[in-house]
Amino acid sequence: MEFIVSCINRGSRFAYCVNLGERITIKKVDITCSPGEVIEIDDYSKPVPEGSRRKFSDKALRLPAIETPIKIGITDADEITKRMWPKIEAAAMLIARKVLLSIPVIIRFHNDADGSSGAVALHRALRAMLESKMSTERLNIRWIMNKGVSYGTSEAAADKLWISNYDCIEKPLMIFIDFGTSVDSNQGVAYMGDSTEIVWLDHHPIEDGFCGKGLEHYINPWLFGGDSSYTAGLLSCILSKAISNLDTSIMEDASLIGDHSRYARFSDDGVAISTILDMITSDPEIVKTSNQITPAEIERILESKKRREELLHYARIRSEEAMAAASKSLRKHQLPGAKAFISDFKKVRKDGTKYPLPGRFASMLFDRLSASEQEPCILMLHFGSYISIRMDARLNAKVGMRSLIAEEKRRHEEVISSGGGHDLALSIKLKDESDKEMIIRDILMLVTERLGKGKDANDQNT
Ligand SMILES: [Mn+2]
Repeated sequence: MEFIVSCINRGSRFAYCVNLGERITIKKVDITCSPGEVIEIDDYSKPVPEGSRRKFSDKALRLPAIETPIKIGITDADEITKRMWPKIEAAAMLIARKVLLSIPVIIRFHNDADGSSGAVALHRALRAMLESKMSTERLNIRWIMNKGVSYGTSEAAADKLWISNYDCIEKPLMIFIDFGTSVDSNQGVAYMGDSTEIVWLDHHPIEDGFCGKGLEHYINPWLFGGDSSYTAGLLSCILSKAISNLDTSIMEDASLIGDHSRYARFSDDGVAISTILDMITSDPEIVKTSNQITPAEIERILESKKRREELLHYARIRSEEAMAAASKSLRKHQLPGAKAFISDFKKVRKDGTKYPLPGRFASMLFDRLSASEQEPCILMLHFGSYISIRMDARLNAKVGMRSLIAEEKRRHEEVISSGGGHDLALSIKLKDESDKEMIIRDILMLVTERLGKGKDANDQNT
């Protein structure tokens, strides 16, 4: 059988050889050859005969094109999918091609329900594609749960190092799911240079000056008349369906619920999977002994009904504990037509587990407060040098929290190292924790101003 040598691992000297017949076959063989060479491998024990060079046809690497955009039955979201479709299809083709050629692929996904549901869907789709199209040994796919919200130089350096182990017929591929859309990623992207191709699936608002926006396979609903409610997990599910037509509805639900999307469909399974994904990505040590988790491991955990119930039970107990601790230490401020709450996450955190993480907990606490207050709420939860902000959609027309944070960054450039996020869920990172109280007061003052009354926030500590 004829194989094309697609990739060589320089360290082990293993060659990844792909047969592009009706059923694609990848062989990982310990032979001396070069990328691009077309060789005959019948008996690996014998030395490889001189490469019989032939024209390399890549027809087999193409997915059958899907004419109609995939729909999930939510009219607004389906409309956005339709507009993004050519990009989604092109990215799906590129991913399939790289995987089928056994070219190294790094997939970084955000460590939350949204990012991990997208990763699980993509993992399933790739597995299904491989099962139907090929028999394989080991693939060069590396899944990394990304704990930060940007792609910095240290992440890029680690990726470049891994990629440098390989010598390939075409560029390796990076896939980002649900993070990175900020100027803080510019350095990481610049560091990678043109050593890889990039597929970027995100739904965070696009900051001015973010260099990823112009990439060929950068896909973000904000560029197609959508917004953050069209989650990155949903986008990844749709792209995954374009690779292998699977039912990804539970992962779509989990992603939408996890990110508080207005498209969320609150099925029991969706809520349960969203909670579990959030917990095991916040603190993988709840289910294993390391602080990283892969989609394959997540799938194994979700397979068992008993395991799911145990995890759900623990998540509920732990959230209630955290909620009780938080309500004891809340500070409350009356603003014009709104209530602001300040929460110190130090009082909530418990030794031995990282769950819930401060950002995710801010959303839980905000939902709880909103349900119990008459007036719309704003929450600022602080932890170390971070401040997480959550706010009611009804206030945001007046407040414009993203522009407010941008203004705050300009006012206190020397204090704020980064800040931004979605319209209603944002965060600020300070250079020094000691400026936190001042920044919180300042934001409260700006919010008060924008709410139209122009008077100071009236403290009523409770
Ligand atoms: Mn997200």
